[in-house]
Amino acid sequence: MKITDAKVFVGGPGKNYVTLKIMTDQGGYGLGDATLNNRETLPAAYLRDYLVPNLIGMDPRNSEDIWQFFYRGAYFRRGPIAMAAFGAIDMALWDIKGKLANMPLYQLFGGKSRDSAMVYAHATGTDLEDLMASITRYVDQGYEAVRVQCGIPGMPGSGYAVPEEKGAKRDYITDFSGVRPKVEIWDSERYMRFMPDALMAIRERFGPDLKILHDVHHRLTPREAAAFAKAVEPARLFWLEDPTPAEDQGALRLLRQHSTVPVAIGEVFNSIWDCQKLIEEELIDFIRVAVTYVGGITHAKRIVELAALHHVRTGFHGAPSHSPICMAAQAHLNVWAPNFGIQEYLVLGTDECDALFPSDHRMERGRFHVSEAPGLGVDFDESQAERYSFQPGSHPVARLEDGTMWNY
Ligand code: KDG
Ligand code: MG
Repeated sequence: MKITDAKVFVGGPGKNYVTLKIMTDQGGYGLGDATLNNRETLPAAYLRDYLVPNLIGMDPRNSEDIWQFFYRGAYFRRGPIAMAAFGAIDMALWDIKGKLANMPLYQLFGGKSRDSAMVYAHATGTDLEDLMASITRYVDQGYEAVRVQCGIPGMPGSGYAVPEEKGAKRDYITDFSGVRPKVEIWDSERYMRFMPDALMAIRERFGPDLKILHDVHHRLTPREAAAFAKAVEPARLFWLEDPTPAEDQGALRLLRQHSTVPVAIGEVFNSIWDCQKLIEEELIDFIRVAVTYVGGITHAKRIVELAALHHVRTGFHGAPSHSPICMAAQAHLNVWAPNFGIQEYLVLGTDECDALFPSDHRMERGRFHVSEAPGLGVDFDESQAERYSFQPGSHPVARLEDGTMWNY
C-alpha cells in the first residue's frame, strides 16, 4: 500500500484551519489538522515544501516509522511548527488505519473506558454579575464544568478572555483585522485582590457540585502564583490553569509547597520532554497538551501513558482554533484513556463549520459522544473549502500600565 498524494488546505469559517488530506493507491484517504493558531501558514508551508514530497510512495500503515523518520530526520527537533505539521500527518495515518480496520479509532487504542467525555465550556463576563449570567446559561444547558474568566475592577476591557461589553461573547482567539495585535493592560495586583473572592462568590452561588476552572494564562510570578493558589483554595477549583509562564517549570515547586489546588498546564507544550519533569515530579494534576501541537496521536498517547503513572489526568486543549479533526482525535483518546480528566470544548457548531467538516460526533448536555464511524469519524468537503482562504489575524498582547510587555 502506498501514499500517492497529499494536499494542504488553509481556511475556514472565521478560522484559518490547516487541513491535510493524504490519498492512497487503494482509493482511501486520511485527514489531519495542522492549525497553529495565528501562525497557520507556517506548518502549511512545512508540509507542502518538505514533508509531503517525502510522504509520496511511503506505506501509510507504518505510522510509527513515518513519525520517527520526520522527527529524527529534521535534526532540529520539536517546536510548534514542526510538531503541528507532523501531527497532521500522524492523525491522517491513524485515520487511514482505522478505516482499513473498519473501526472507530478508540477501538485501536484499547476500546472504551467510558461512554462519553465530560467537557467544559467558557463562561466570561465584564464583571462578576455578567460572569454569573454567563455561567448560568451553561449550567442551564447541562454543563457540569465551566471555565470562568472575569473583568477586573480598574482594568476595564482587559483581563484574559474577557469581553469588552456586558453580555457580549469574546472571540479572544483571533482578531482578523490584521497581524498587528491589540494591546490589553494587565495588573497582577488588582487581579490577585479581586479574583479569589470572585471565585468564592461563584462557588457559593452555584453550590458544591459545579466544577469550576480558571485560567491565569501564564501571568503570575512564582511567588504570586503560590499566594494566589493558597488564596483560591476555599473555592475548591477543579483546576487552576497556567498560573506561571510554562517555561519555568521549577516555579511550580513553590506553589505545591503552599497549596493543594489542582494545577493544569501544557497547552503551549509540543513534546513529551516538555511534560516530563512536571509529570514525573508530580507538580501538576492535569496535562493540557493538544494532539495537533504534540505531533499527533502517536506522541500524545505516549504523554497520556506517562501521565497515568503519576496520577496526572488529561485535560486536552480545545480552544476554538483547533479544527474538528484535532477535536475528533482527542475525542477518541478521551473515551479510551484510563486517566481521562476533562476536555475543553467550545461548540464550533456553525452550519458552515459542520458543512466543511461533516461528522456524527455529538455534544449533548456538556458531554461529548464519539462517532462510531471508522477512523477519526470526520470528513472534509473540498467543494466547501473552495469558499475560504487565509485571513491574516492575531490575538492581543498584554502590557503593564507603564508599558512593559507582559505575558498574553
Ligand atoms: O492561541 C491561544 C489560545 O489557544 C489560548 O489563549 C487558549 O488559553 C487558552 C485556553 O485555555 O483555551
Ligand atoms: Mg489556557
